[in-house]
Amino acid sequence: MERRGRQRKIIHCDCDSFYASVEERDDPSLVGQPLAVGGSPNARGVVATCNYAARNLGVHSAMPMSRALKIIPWLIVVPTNMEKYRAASKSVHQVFKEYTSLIEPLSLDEAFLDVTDSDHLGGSATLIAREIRQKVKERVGITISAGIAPNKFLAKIASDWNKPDGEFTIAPSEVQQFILNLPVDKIFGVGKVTAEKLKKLNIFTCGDLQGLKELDLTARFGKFGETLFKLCRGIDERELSVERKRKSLSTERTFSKDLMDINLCLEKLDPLIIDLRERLLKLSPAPSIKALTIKIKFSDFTQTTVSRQAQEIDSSVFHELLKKGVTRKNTPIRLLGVGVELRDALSKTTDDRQESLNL
Ligand code: TTP
Ligand code: MG
Repeated sequence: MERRGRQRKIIHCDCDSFYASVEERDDPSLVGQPLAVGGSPNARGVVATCNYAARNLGVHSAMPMSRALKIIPWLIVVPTNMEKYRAASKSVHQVFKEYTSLIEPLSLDEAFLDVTDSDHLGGSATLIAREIRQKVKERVGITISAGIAPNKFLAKIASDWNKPDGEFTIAPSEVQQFILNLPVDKIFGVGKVTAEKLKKLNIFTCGDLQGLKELDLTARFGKFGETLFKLCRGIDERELSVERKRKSLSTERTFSKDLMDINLCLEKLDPLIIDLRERLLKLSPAPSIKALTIKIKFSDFTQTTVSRQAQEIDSSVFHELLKKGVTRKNTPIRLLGVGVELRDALSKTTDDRQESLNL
């Protein structure tokens, strides 16, 4: 079932031989030489990744470095430098954000983007993917491959199709044809064991798998059978799992002795304001403040909050809010809290978006 009866447009982006590409970028003399990034062969290290020159000769990720060096004695080995890869990853994700806020990051070098509602480049997901790849090349100095399809399952397969430095689009009208010859082990969740089971049934491709009834599949594979039934037809309804942006931030303190008067309350408020300010500074990207809030819990456990619109932390505003709040009840105070409401986050879950559109 497609959202609002409309086809979704999903892009899966995945950097090519990511760590190795960053190393090649920083030392062009490595380009074209077989290169592995990872642990030392003496310390029983493994290959984190290697460039395509090394892959073509049989080296791959997770292989012991000592074995990689047996296969290619002239292999160049570079130790991992996570700080560098994290910085490159940040720049790559920055490019994604220019096209949509609906991003599901999968790892440092990989993400799904939902561009269904994007107006960029006339709404063409293929053109968006192409521009992303170009920008990553220009700004980050590495290549990234992209898959464009109506869902996550197909987009992920498509990004691998013309790797490295490639892209592949599976248009909705092409899904049925594309899926027929796709080997079953390309389906996520189909590992060696399931593939073996299917092989015994003479099932090698998704087209073959389509020959099994849903009941047969659930009888053999349980709940996963239902998923298989859909995936082998190119159907995948999973939404992107997008991190919800923070809407507020606060800090509070319960006092061992109830506070009896306003001056004492004001005195206790300042360390809370300092703490809130520090917490805000740690948020990245820096959030935009919409309002300041004071929370008061009285000794009888009733509570009240007082807010005012503001663009920044301002102690005098918090003091005024507190004064207003304490007059609401003539009772000692057991807890004080200070907080900020943050401006509407750009990034929402796709579910949020659906709700707002259904209104
Ligand atoms: P991948 O995207 O799986 O691999 P890759 O980017 O090196 O190559 P490609 O996408 O072109 O096939 O992983 C991204 C990075 O994660 C990779 O550069 C290094 C790291 N990694 C490991 O440290 N160990 C591993 O076993 C794998 C698979 C990756
Ligand atoms: Mg990659």
